Amino acid sequence: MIAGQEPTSALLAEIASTGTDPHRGGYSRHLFTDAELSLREWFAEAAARRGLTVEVDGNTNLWAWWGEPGASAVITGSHLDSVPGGGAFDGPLGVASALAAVDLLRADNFQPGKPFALAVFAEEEGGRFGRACLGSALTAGAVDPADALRRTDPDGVSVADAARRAGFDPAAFGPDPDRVARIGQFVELHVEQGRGLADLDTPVAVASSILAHGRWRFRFTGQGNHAGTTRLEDRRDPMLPAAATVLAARRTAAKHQARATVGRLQPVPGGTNVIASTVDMWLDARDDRETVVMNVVDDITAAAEAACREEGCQVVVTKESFLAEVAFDAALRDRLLETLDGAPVLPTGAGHDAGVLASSVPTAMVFVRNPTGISHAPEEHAETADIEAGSRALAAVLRELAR
Ligand code: HGY
Ligand code: MN
Ligand code: MN
Ligand code: MN
Repeated sequence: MIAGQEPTSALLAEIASTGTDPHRGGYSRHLFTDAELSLREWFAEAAARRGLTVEVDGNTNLWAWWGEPGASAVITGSHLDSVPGGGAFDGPLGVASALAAVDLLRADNFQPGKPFALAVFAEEEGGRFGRACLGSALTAGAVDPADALRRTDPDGVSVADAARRAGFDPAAFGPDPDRVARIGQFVELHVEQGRGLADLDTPVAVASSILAHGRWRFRFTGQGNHAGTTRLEDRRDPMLPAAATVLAARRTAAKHQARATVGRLQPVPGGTNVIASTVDMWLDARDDRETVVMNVVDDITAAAEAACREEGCQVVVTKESFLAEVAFDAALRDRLLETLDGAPVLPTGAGHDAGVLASSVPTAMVFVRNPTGISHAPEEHAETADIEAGSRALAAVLRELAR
């Protein structure tokens, strides 16, 4: 055994001991919370045990270099944050497999012939501040740092204040073009969020593309009032157009054969004996064509406005984030396919940091079988044999790219 060498499943078990969520099940690890900060420390220690040099960029993403930083670097990694009540593998599998791949390569006396680093990106899920891939998007210059720093969590804490409390400097947030320019190729291993590999009875796949996807906030405004003393004819209850819009989202998605989800509805003040004054509703819409996503959102917005007219309410729709459909770099994809002889090619409906970086650098993804096909929930799963097969596949790909 070499210093730091552990099977991927042991690394995952270490990660799994942090951020369990007793209320929702699964894991809740959100930007700059105790759980996420302790996972940052865990990663830095695991990387240091492997002789990697860890640095934190201005957007709090972690980079662990095997040798000197430099241009045309081969980078692999993923994220350690989660959705609320998320599974054990979405993000951590990519980070643990990257560490395990370094172990496998070092055990084989491999030395990278190019600059080589592991990366852990911040707030990929947007679970606290609502903007997915926040860390990679900031570094890639895909999101305005001032807008990002102003975003607040459900308790009204801003990214800037949360960063400061965690010991980071908000003034350092922003595009890092030199760092992005140094990336020669980025490969992200990720648990499959679907049943493609399970149905193919195969452990590992290479990604072809990511659906276009975005998030919109619908803010419905009415008049807060007393649940008992307010006659129906005197009400302007925003919960009604919000509820109508949730149902309209599903109808519209079916009509366009796209995907639309309302995963969060937040009334204010939220008392059980209070007619809400406002209701915030978050819409997640996705399709392999950007135009379809926009048509879906337009239709849902029209339904929201019609429902508001009936209830004397207003609605304001804000685009929170959007990423057009991503086709991964074909040449890099083909190199992975040559290395992972016979691996199938699968699209994904999930967003990833690799999708954000794809507009700036050649990126690729490797998927590992998830027998349940479920993700963003505690039932997300990967078998030990597939986990180790994934790390071996990643090591083979990295050897090919970094030799
Ligand atoms: O939402 C997504 O698709 C990703 O898991 N952040
Ligand atoms: Mn996810
Ligand atoms: Mn993920
Ligand atoms: Mn993701």
